[in-house]
Amino acid sequence: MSFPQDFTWGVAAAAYQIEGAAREDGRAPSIWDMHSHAPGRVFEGHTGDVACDHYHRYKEDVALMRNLGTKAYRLSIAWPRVIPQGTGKPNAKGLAFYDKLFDELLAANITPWVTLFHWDLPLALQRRGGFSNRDMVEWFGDYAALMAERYGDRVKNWITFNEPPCTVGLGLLDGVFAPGYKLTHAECLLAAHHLLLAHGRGVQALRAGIKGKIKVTLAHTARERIPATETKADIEAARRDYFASTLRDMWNLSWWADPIMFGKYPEDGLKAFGAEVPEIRTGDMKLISQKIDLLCYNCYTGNRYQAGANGQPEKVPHSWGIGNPRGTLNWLQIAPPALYWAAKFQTERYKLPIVFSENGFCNTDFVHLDGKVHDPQRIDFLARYLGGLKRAASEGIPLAGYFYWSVMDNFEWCEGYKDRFGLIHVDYQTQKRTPKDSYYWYRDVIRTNGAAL
Ligand code: GBH
Repeated sequence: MSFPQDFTWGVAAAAYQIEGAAREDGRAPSIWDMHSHAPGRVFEGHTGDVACDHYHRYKEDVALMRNLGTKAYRLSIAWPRVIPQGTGKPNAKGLAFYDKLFDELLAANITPWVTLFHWDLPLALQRRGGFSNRDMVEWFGDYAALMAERYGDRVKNWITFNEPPCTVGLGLLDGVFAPGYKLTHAECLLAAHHLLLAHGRGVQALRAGIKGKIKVTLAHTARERIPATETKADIEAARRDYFASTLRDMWNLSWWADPIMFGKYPEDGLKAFGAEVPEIRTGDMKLISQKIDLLCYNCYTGNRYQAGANGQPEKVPHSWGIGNPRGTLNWLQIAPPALYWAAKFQTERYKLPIVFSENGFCNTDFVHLDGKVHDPQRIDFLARYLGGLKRAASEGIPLAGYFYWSVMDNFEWCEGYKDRFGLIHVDYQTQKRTPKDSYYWYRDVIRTNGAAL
């Protein structure tokens, strides 16, 4: 068995990382405009003001995607572009941009997958408390309803939120990401609850507003656990640790995914967090657990786990060996079986097909030669990771798709433009795009539905 016939090969990006045009056509600031302009928050003071200027160059970018042969493109809508204050009056020019983008994509035979929230919260809503305010549920619901009404004729694949642990853990607990707060763990659990409720309201709004069949999900992320060996004991140890929900840093996959899939928070976390767990009102878990259509996951790296005494999960020190290659971001250690184990563990627990909405590699040590950009490291990364995905396909694990992050180099949040994830190189001085070697390599994978792997 190989990849299913209707497997979606795609590429991904997000609004603030590529669009630029931050103050044009009525767009209002998001928390990331505030954050990136504050001193010391982002590498060398980089901001998303211009980014890849995709707002003006989207036609060229779609043409490059068409040439790649990608079946789908995962993008995000900038909430502060379409509803500048977060609630109230929509912005006609902002809405028109996405009309043009969707039309261009569909004309190129590329299916849009749309994320409603990829971290760029309208600053006006942060000033009203952001995710700490339960009104977020209705703010987000109204935004989702408008998007459904406006684009539902053309967009059938929707992701409500991207990576809640980043929004709540990195944004509100650690204060590394926007808005840069350091709230208590209890306050973060409350914000997380509001985010999950907003997701549920968003799902309802999308289904109510769009005729016909649509697919709705939320893009999770967590830290991958990979069994040290494929003995039953190590597999169960890795699985147990993967779904444990007692970490105090918001990176517990089950804390986010169980409420959606099972309508309840996991027992171990409830017990460990005790009185920090927010008030759960009647109807909350029902709203959160609206049916979704597939699992959706951003997967980059992982550590090995083994069974210790009594099967207790133990992290293997230096999982991949000292000196194992990494991306230029230190967290991105190369862990090729990550896609396989994420797919296996998640589909077994939650019993839905999975789409990988992100997976990718960053580097700076590519070579420009004869007008080409040579990035053998990215090809090596892809070959090894996709090998794991192919194994999952061959074992009949239900897979719906894979999106490479990212279609082009872009604003890598706190790392600014230093670390490059793209299949397409962007020269930020001239905005010239150059497909890298990996672009042509991935093109063959897409064209052959993975047979080239
Ligand atoms: C994704 O974020 C984003 O969706 C995307 O916008 C971004 O460009 C892309 O990946 C590449 O970074 O030390 O174990 O806490 C992932 C961002 C990566 C942030 C892992 C936290 C540290 C993991 N996250 N990182 S850990």
